[in-house]
Amino acid sequence: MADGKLYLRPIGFLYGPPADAAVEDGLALPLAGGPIAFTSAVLIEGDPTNSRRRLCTAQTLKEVRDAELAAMLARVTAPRPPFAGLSLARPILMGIVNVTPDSFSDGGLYDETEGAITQAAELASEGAAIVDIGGESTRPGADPVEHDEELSRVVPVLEGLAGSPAVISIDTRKSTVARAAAKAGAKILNDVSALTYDPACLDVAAETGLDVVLMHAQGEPKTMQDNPTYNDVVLEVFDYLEGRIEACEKAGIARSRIAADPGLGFGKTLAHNLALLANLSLFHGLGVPILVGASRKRFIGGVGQGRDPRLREPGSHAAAIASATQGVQILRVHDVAGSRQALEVWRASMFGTEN
Ligand code: 9MG
Repeated sequence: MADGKLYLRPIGFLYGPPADAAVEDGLALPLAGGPIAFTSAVLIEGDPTNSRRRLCTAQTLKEVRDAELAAMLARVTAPRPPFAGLSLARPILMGIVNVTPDSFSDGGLYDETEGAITQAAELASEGAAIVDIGGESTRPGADPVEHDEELSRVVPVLEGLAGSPAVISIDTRKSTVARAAAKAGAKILNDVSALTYDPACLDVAAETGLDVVLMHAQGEPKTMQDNPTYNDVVLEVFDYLEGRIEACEKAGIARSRIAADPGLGFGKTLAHNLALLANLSLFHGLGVPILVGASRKRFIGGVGQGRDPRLREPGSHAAAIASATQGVQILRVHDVAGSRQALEVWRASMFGTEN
């Protein structure tokens, strides 16, 4: 192996019986221990400023005697344990409930406590394994919200969801809100700042046992879309998430309690978002479940001409399928029923079975 850090982007995916047979015959490897297999990979060597790529088959990868590559391969192929008690054997849905007057897609629709509880219950009944409750809009240009205001928006909703069949996630950057949410029954802390905005979130997650979603963002919501710049967005986002996973482990949060998210739309141009979507399989090298939130985001309108966020559902479903195709385990969506149908038809078509 030459100098430089290694990254591995699995490609050449197989599904269903051909995947099982190819793994059995040593011609393919399992992607994150799931039912998708990959027959080759792009081996990337270097760093975000200078990298080289070459194509390897699964067979040659297994034969290379290099400790760093072996460790990367182990992370890419290892089965993922359940996240917040949820099996990741097939993609699961995180339904979105914004208890905010100003979120980009549904802001203002569910800002009453009762409305938000009803919406969350509906998403759960439509098949959301997780419902993500947020009281601060993080759309581009949004102003931060004081923590008292955020608490007063989300805590009554969380309390009203006691006994929900879905796992409840709190979408917050604040430790006070995360702690109150854990007390009110939340099991996941979804932090778009990857526990950096308020570092006390690290201790709260360690102490309360909240599982965490670490999302990459460049900059603050208010200004993040002004001029996002990267040398290599895919490798930089990977390195950042790797560092945040390490920080969590140091703080006492086990790797099995962490999911990672490349943060589509958070300090990214259309080209950055598309590069991330096309390279999602590389993030399996983090050795944790991947979460992707493309739903109704501006870049979907950029590709598909949907100016009104609510008219971006077909594009959102396409992005969810593109993610699932690369083994992404958790999809954050507004339209749970529609996404579920799209994913079930995709899965049945690719695996050749209804189950
Ligand atoms: C809160 N929020 C808005 N967009 C998101 C995304 O893409 N991922 C995660 N984890 N949270 C998000």
